[in-house]
Amino acid sequence: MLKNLKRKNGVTSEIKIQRCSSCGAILQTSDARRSGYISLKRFESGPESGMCDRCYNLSHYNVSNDKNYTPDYLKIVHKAKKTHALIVYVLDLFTFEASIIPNLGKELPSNVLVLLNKRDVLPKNTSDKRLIADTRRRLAIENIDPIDIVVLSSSKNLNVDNLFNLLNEHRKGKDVYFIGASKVGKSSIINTILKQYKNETSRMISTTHITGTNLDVMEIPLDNVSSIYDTPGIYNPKSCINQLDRHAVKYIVPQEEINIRTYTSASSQSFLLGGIGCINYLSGPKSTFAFHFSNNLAITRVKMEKAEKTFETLTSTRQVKPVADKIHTFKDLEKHDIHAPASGMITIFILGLGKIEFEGANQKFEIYIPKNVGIKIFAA
Ligand SMILES: Nc1nc2c(ncn2[C@@H]2O[C@H](COP(=O)(O)OP(=O)(O)O)[C@@H](O)[C@H]2O)c(=O)[nH]1
Ligand SMILES: [Mg+2]
Repeated sequence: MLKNLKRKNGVTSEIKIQRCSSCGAILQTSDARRSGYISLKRFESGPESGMCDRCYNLSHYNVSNDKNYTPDYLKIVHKAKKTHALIVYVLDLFTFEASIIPNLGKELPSNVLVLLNKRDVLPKNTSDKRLIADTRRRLAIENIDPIDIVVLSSSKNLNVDNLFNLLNEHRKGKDVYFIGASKVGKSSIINTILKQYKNETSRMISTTHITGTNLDVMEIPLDNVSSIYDTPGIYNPKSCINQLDRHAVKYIVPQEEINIRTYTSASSQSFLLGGIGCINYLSGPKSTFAFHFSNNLAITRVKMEKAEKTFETLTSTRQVKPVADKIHTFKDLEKHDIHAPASGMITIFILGLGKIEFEGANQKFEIYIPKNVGIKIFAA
């Protein structure tokens, strides 16, 4: 949006383009049927006005209904399917579970290439082969059988040199659609590809409106009949990054390689997650927990009986990072009761925030996290 021009001493001092903090569309107040629309009232009313109305409504009113939150987006996917396009499904290696879009498998064509982005934030000694194998297994549950899976990092230029050729090889003369949750790095990857790209067509790179939706896609012509499309991103209301204010999100999204923090703990201990969550280890044997979170998220270990009080002190004095505007006590959080299986390697994903790994031994937990954020538990 072209923000109000502030005049200082007769000179225009600021012209700022603002994008929706969730889907990335340019914010505008003039046409409710176009992407990026935000009502003037919301735009002028405080921190959450950083989202367009569509994303804002999804985050506040539609959280319980997975199936319903992507109808416009599905129109794009259906168009891709009808034209036998190559789908490039981008996943985020850090927020892996949050970046998997529920119920998408049955909508996709068979030609799906998966890009696992943000390799740079995972520990260096993680095996790429293992990441690919785990992804293949996980996507099989979603009925997705990719033609290829590539591990890369667009910000660190890792494994991106051959990407343009790879797309050309797999697309067989057809269009290419980049799809995926918002903030997984679709646009960043496309920008990297653009460095290897020469526009040899008579067409320009442009923004195209998808009829019958309020979504715009960026179109990069590959030849006179086919293009790469960058889509705005499917919004996952259950991801922590979409439920917290921006100054908190800054601390939970890692910008560098994460250090896995391990704690060996008996029961009746608690782990405070910054000022935004808490894990109470209620019962079970002495266990070793590996926390995969951003290095900027403070983990404070306390006796369970002191957890709530300590949490309140830390948030009110802002002694931990991050704190969030509306979270002061456990009452501002949502409680999940988790019972781990008796054996196997267990992973608890807190969507968008990180994961905890440990050996299963019938442990019981109470996990307090921001409202509407999803939790998933897997055993291997
Ligand atoms: N650490 C890391 N961050 C990345 C990488 N690629 C993109 N990002 C960041 O992820 C955020 C979202 O990227 P963007 O391309 O806008 O995602 P999109 O919504 O899927 O188009 C931005 O802050 C990027 O800087 C990567 O390879 N590693
Ligand atoms: Mg984008």
